[in-house]
Amino acid sequence: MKVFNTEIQAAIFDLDGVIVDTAKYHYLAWKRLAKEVGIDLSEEENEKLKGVSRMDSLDIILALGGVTLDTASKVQLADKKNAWFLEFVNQMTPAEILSGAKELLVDLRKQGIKIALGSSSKNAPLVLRLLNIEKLFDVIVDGTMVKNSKPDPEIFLLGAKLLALPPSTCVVFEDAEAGVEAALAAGMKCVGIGSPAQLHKAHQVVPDLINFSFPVDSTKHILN
Ligand code: B16
Ligand code: MG
Repeated sequence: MKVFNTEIQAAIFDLDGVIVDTAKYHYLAWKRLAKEVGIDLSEEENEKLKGVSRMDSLDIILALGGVTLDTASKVQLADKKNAWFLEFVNQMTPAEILSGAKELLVDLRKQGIKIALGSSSKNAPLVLRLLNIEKLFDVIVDGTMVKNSKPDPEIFLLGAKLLALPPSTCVVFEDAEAGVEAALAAGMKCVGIGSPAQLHKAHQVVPDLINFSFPVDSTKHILN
């Protein structure tokens, strides 16, 4: 199928902020944790954490407050944040799948497009299970499988490798700036989900996945 004048054979989906709004749970847990070490984490600062691994996120927060800690203390804090995050996650049901996401996954599969998950989250398999959509994915790449988190392209390149497809035939769906950068660094096409001001580097930006369908109208995107 031709999209962006490129033969697209696979779609790689970010999880948090694209398929489900776990981003709000990450924020609540990080804000609580930051407060414990005397840092007030704003929503704007939280944008920098999206798509970034747990330990890298903690480093960003500590740097905001000029706090330096040893590795053992940092691991303890990260574990604490994750326990709070999991309190929210464990309450999740399929009703929390973002509008349009499941419909798009089903539609792409019908068209013979391979589907991968490319998430920095170590909790991604649990979230997919709770949403009851893990069977819609041919390949799942999560934060336990890579050394470098977004904006490094490793997550998406591993997804393409496991699908046995060239990166240039993959399109990535991302809500985070770091994720858009990772997709581009992987040599993939990218659809940004969210605000054009923030995700302007993506080939196309849409506010959400409601009524988003492939193939896209070639007059509606900016890439040749
Ligand atoms: P965890 P994504 C990312 O998931 C989140 O956007 C980011 O906020 C989080 O810190 C990261 O996963 C790690 O998550 O602590 O669950 O391993 O957007 O790449 O799906
Ligand atoms: Mg995300």
